[in-house]
Amino acid sequence: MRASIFASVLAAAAVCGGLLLAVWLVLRPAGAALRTAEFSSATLTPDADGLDDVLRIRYELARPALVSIFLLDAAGTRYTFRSASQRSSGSHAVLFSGIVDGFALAGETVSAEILARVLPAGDYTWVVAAAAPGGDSERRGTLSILSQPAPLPDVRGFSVSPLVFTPNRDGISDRVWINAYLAAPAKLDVSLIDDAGAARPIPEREGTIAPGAAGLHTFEYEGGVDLGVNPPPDGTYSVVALAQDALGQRVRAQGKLAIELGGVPRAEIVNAAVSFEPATIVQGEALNFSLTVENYGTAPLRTTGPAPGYAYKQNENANTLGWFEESGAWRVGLDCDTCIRDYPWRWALGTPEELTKIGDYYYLMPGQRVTISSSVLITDVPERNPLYFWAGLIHEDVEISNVNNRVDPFFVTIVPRN
Ligand SMILES: [Ca+2]
Ligand SMILES: [Ca+2]
Repeated sequence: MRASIFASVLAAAAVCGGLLLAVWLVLRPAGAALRTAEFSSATLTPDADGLDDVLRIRYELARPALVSIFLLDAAGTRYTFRSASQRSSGSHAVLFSGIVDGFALAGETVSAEILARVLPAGDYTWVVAAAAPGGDSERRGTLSILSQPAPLPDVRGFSVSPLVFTPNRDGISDRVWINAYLAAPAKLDVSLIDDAGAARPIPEREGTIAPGAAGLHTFEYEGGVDLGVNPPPDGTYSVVALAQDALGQRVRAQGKLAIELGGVPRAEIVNAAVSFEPATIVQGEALNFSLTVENYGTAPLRTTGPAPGYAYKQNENANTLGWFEESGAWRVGLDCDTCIRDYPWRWALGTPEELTKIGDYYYLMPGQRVTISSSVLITDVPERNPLYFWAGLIHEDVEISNVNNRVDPFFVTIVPRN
């Protein structure tokens, strides 16, 4: 009886021991995660001369770990190359060209955010550290940087103007200029970045300075509207300048830009139809017309006077009334065979009551239709008689598209008054 209890205890102990052994085999501490680490050179001259510019870091992990690679200067300041990056077990190699995460030097003024920078000359301790369950481990060595650091391609005086941009070809705030002063030669890219992080590159204005040279660079953006492409949706965007030099030093400057009332302007004389009357005009009477304009685009159309209903005299034109051509404004005009200038008689796309005032200007809004009726008093009998009159829809200083030019010509006979 006693012997059998003893045997049972012995058996239980054996089973427990076996389980413990199995657990230990599975969970045993595996030793340091970082087996080896080395830098292929103890010196580096990161000056892009092709000599001793790059070294190779090799390390081996016994199991997956978070790997950090950094350098410590004599004062203990830490310069980060890799920060807690997840790496699998096995051998790893990475090139190092002296570029570490951005840092500022004591007493230095830098306008832009420094993203990456070359280590200054000096003696450093390199550290490769692996953090893994069961214990952290690291290896150390020395590295001397023997070249003087290249100047940072700082971006100074970064500006976005205007801050509110209306890419709709109305002649008001249709372009944005971005200025950036590059302190040292570098590749300079400027982009518009939306909330989702999608970037649209903004081209550099040509001809002022060689791309990448130190000095003032200007970028110009019209939202694509000039090419008939819809601009980015209305909203607030970041404008980001990134400069990167030959060594890989990188800086970033940032501003904001609001896009409002954006869109490609599109309008037409509805059905390309104009009702003119009468076909025979006695000198001293008026030629009357009526037509309908529709804004079928997504941008509001800016317009300027005089308002429809203003009765021109034949020898008047919009300029003599003081309504000069305005770049980007839309107007309806009448023209004739003997007219000396294009569309001398011009009217706004609606009355102030029909239009929408935005800022100091009046607009025909997307989807809106307006009927314009007015007249020209015929005071002279032209040399060419009878003659054609026609209408047009003019986007001043931009274009009269073919569908909106010479619309519905009407043959008129002018009878002299005795
Ligand atoms: Ca070198
Ligand atoms: Ca505009």
